[in-house]
Amino acid sequence: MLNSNMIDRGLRKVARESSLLQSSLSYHWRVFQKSKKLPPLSATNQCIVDALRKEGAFITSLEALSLPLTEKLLEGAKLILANNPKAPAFETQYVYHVDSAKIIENSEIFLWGLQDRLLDIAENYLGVPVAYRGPLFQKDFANEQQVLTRLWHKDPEDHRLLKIAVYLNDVNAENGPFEYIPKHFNSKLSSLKGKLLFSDAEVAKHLDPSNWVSCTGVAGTVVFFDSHHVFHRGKMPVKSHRDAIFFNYHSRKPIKVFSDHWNAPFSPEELLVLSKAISPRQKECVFWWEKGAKSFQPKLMAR
Ligand SMILES: O=C(O)CCC(=O)C(=O)O
Repeated sequence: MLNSNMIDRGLRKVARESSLLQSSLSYHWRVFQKSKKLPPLSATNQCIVDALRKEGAFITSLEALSLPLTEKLLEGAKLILANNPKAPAFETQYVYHVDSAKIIENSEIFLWGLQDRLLDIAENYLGVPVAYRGPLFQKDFANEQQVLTRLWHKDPEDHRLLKIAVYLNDVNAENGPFEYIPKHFNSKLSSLKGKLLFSDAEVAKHLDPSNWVSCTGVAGTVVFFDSHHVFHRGKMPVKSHRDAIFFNYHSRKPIKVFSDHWNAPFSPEELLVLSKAISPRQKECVFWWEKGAKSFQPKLMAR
């Protein structure tokens, strides 16, 4: 016998699925409209976009990318790293995020992710106009917290997501490499749904760990990845910490945004300060919700 709870649950599921379908149709329509207007890519950048489409990730380095603002990024990062806490502030703190005031003092860190070549890659990969959510500069502590982003997950915010991870210290198997499962294994993992986070044991039941890719590398290693399409996690550091910056991009009409991410990590006022001298194209990426989407209010979701 159906009771009212079951009916409620069923109705909520239908509403969720129909809203996702609408959003997916709208996304594909926007991709189609944009397809003839994508910026051209060099062969190197095309390789990155192709790898994102095929495997969901691409590993390179700051040196290989040789972007104009890299030296300034590293100078700013060095100043910040020198003042980062040595240890967690409380027992369960697994990650420390550098606050927006420090990024504003070292604005090249924000501006690095807005360089035209990166926006070209993001626009070609996402297939639609880009929203730039800025950098998350973080220190991951080795304090045995197997939680949240250290568990396997796919980010639900948009139909495609682009993240660029830049390591600021050498990262080996013991200090928290970013790990992902190449996209072609997704069919083996299709039963991992109904919740956001999965343990090693749950994933290993469906796919042997030898197929998981561990992105170890020296400081300056860069990983482009689509956090919506590939299962990924930051492996728990066991010996020492990891310093890294994650630059984040999605479309200007995401499916939903975590309520603590909307307007974060920067407030609109902070974005104005950070964006004083940027081009019209970059402004549109930073103030993405204003342009052409006046009525757009993202769906907010709790964690
Ligand atoms: O810390 C990591 O390496 C993983 C981060 C992550 O899960 C994400 O940015 O979506």
